[in-house]
Amino acid sequence: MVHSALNERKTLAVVVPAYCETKLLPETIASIPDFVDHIVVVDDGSPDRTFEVARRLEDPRVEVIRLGFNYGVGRAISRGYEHALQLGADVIAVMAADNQMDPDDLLKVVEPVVDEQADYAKGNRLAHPESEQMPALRRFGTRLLGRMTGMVCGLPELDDSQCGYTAISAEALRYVPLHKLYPSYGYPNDLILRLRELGATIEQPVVRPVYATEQSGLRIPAVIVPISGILLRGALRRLRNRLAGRHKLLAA
Ligand SMILES: Nc1nc2c(ncn2[C@@H]2O[C@H](COP(=O)(O)OP(=O)(O)O)[C@@H](O)[C@H]2O)c(=O)[nH]1
Ligand SMILES: [Mg+2]
Repeated sequence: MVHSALNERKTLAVVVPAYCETKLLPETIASIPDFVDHIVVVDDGSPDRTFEVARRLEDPRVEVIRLGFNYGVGRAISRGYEHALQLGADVIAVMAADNQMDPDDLLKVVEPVVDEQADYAKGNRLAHPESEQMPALRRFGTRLLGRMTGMVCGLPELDDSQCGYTAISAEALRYVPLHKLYPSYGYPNDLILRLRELGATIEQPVVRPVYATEQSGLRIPAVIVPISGILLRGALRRLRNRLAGRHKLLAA
């Protein structure tokens, strides 16, 4: 349970997408701070023992969802979001299962949403003094995608669009067409565009980039094409909405 600046008590859930994470999932879950009420682990079709490892976790906050097929990290997060809404969460964060998100940063990530300063907060690793921990190609690609995504959604200050360390308010999430979100690695870009179409406000708290023993399934060159498609479709939707004079549902 976290308290907002207004001293309201808010229920906080953390969604943890996990694909082949038998090694790092237990320590990731053990590191999640006590102020988190619910942890929703989503395994989708990991061919290894990730589901068994998740099910055996002794933390009473954990619930495990297993999808029978590997749809991708975006679909897994959408499914976790739906479950967190059903659990009555007011704020829903996302943390990867490979211990790449510093739990000491969690409060910083959720705070803008808990305090109702923003509808969505996503970490910014590029502005951290240790940003050079990120491999150079990853850093370059991430910066480029951030610029492109920011241009399309009218947020030129957008940085590190690929950071998966995020928090969203249940109120904003209910308006997001989760079933339409990109199912794989381009989902953060798609979510940012769709949130901006709704008029959502976005904050970018600085978080520490963590690179240790984990292995990434993401290949920047392989995601450039699908993400370009997401951005193009987003630009067309924005144009259509503007021509049709559509009202932004979350705009103040
Ligand atoms: N459920 C699910 N989780 C996934 C999938 N792909 C990646 N993940 C998880 O998403 C998180 C980030 O993935 P990763 O490949 O490490 O991406 P990176 O850290 O951005 O390079 C990790 O916790 C993965 O286990 C997937 O297809 N399904
Ligand atoms: Mg990773």
